[in-house]
Amino acid sequence: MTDASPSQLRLPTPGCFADPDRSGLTADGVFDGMTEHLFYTLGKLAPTASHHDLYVALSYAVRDRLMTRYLAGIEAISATPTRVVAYLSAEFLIGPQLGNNLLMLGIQDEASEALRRFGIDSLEEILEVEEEPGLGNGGLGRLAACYLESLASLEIPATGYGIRYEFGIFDQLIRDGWQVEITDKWLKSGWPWELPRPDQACFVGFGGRTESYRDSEGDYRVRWIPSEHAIGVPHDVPVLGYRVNTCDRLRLWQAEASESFDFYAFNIGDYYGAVEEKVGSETLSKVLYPNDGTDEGRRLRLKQQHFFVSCSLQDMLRSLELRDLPISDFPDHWSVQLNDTHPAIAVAELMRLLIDHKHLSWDAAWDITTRSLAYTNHTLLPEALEKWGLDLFGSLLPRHLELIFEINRRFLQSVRLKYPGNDAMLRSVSIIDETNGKAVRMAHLATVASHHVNGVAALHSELVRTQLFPEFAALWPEKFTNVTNGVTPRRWIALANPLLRELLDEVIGQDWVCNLDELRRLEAFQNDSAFLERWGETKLAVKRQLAHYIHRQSGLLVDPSSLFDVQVKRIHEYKRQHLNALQVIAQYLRIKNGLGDDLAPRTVIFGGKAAPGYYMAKLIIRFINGIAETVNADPDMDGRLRVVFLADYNVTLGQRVYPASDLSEQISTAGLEASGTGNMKFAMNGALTIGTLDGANVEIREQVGAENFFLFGHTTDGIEAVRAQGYRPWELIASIPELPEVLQLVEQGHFSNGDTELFKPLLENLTGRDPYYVMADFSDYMRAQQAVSQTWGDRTTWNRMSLLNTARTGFFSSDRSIRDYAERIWQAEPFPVTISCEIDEP
Ligand code: F58
Repeated sequence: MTDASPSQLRLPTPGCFADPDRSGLTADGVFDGMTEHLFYTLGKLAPTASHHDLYVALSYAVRDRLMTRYLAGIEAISATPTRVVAYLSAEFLIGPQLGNNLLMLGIQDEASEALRRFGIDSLEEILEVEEEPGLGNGGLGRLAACYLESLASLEIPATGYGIRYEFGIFDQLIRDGWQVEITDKWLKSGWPWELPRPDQACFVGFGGRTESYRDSEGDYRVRWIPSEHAIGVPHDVPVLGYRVNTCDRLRLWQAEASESFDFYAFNIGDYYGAVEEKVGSETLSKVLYPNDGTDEGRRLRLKQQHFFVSCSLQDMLRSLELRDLPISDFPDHWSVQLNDTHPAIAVAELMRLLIDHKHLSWDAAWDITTRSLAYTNHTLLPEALEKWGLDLFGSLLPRHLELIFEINRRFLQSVRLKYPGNDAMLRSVSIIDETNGKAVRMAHLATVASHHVNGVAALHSELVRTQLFPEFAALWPEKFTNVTNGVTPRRWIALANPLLRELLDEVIGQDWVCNLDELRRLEAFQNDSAFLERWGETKLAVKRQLAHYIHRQSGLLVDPSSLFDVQVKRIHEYKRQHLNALQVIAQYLRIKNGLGDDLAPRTVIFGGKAAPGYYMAKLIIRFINGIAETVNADPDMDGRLRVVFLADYNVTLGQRVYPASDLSEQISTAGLEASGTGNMKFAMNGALTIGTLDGANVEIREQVGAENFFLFGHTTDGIEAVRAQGYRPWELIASIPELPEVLQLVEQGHFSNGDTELFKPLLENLTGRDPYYVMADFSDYMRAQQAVSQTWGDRTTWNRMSLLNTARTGFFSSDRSIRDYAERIWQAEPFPVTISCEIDEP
């Protein structure tokens, strides 16, 4: 609290956005801010404050300090319009906010000092209280969060548009070895990082019908008369860049019932109908991606997509109107990136808003749309390419369907001119799929309307061009490009791995945080044995912390000096956690048979969630836990092998795991992992990779050097050749060393307390169709794991390889990815923000 009397309070000066007392970055400033928020915002006296209260008070004090920058940016952009990136994504997996914002502001020590005055010894104690918003499934959502952070750190104006799910990704419990899903009530104690903006709410329609009419000038027009409405209320989350004034915005839409429509239904006596609509529209932002197996689930998901896209586009158009800018300037002010096809309805919605609401001609609207939109593809898996049956689509979005038909008609007309008489060509590029009941292909819609289409790693982008969209690539070769994914070194090194950060700061200075290529300077130490030892000790210290966490969570003791061999990511057959699990059994058998003397003592750590309706993925979790139970209970394994399944893997847990890993398992079937981003987080933190030539592994290996990477497995072409020859795994198995014994042990119920039925579906899958070529890659994987063990035995070599991994991962900073998008796709430029009032520096 300031000791100035009211008359002496320093008021904001013109052009200054804040009371300087609320912006100061000193420990005193933070302490005063906390005291004030405890008293006035939370209504608590310091002695009665819980850890959660202190977390909230500190968060508000930090948020106050973001506001000066946030509002200065908004004012600067309205004074000098510039191009803003709109990143449309159904998911933003932003992780815990407090620690990150302290890091961005550079006030971790000041916050620690302020907390000490409240009797709290370590900042960590308060950071642990924070519940992370699980507004995403995995890599795609986390990428969006890294990209927003890099946009802000590079001072590029941006808004992330998404959905404020009331329930995010489920919390995972493990019960009797099985995954159990628990509703994620992340908002139950409030969330201090958002600012609701009910004054900027938007209306969104669904269902109903369209009708044509002549306007006052006699022009033909169409109007959509929806049968249902929802209101989207924006909730803004400030996203501060690292040590800059740019504070970008994540705008999450929450669905609320449309009062006016309720009122109408109520008046005509349909009280229950009115209530039902209210409940229905609130359900819209209730939960992250319900299981889309059922029709109701799929319908809800399409509603969610249209809901957040429509709100976001209306918001962008409104920003032009507010500044009296012509609509034709839209592409100069907004560069809209579609994060996969989930927001691809934007193509039809922008056309609708421009034609039906702004009364633009088709050509003018199409010009604006195609100059504004770009699309990123994140998957080649056919089951993940979105398609909507025409019945569902037309019943929910009748006007959009008409517009899509017209877009398609015009598009196919142009294709016909280029390929006369080629009906096969028309069928394969059409936005409407007619092969299996008619459906809208969202990837085709996005591709036709975007000025750029990119994949997320070099190999993936090549496969997008050659396998997924060869016809489109022939039509528009210049449209297709690659932007290799990246991750933010602020969260994934500086915040997650403070011990490594200190070491780096000491030996190469602090510039690496903003310029990750600076890590190259570590190479100078590659032959310095004393430094390599220090490198290894730093890793060991971090591993001790993870070992402590594992002990706290599960009671299991793991040896921090063993090789920490880690696979954390969503559980999916294509990611092949079961390949890793079989390899663990092979090691177990070797040790049991007295053949394990050359094996490195290992702690094999798994973590990840399976989709609730994905039976085989859930069985793989059960399988890993079965192996863990048997291995960890066997005295022969003491000091040699431990298996851990970390429950509820999320961003918070990732921050503990990546820094503490020695070996990163990136073992997907070649051609199926678009990029991977965990692979980058591991390598940055000095883990060596064992991996296939898939996704960004290819580029990681190129960067760190083939000699510092454990490569195995068939290539994409190799897998294709195996498939083409007629893959019969059951005929292969007998000839693969160790594999028959491994499978037999599972079959006999060795990892299921004698239950020979439990893992049968998994075994049948592997020995039958083996759709992900686990058997085909097993022996080469074993060979590579042998090389891992051998290298681990020579610790100096291992430490050097680890050091070189960190040194050579500068390319995988999301700053590099964002610069690439900004220069080649968005044409967006940095727009530094200056703050005109003085702020007490730490
Ligand atoms: C991931 N996709 C890719 N999708 O699998 C991964 O290789 C890539 O690194 C990452 O995107 C970022 O580019 C992904 O995470 C999803 O989570 C979908 C969300 C919608 C439901 C289906 C899964």
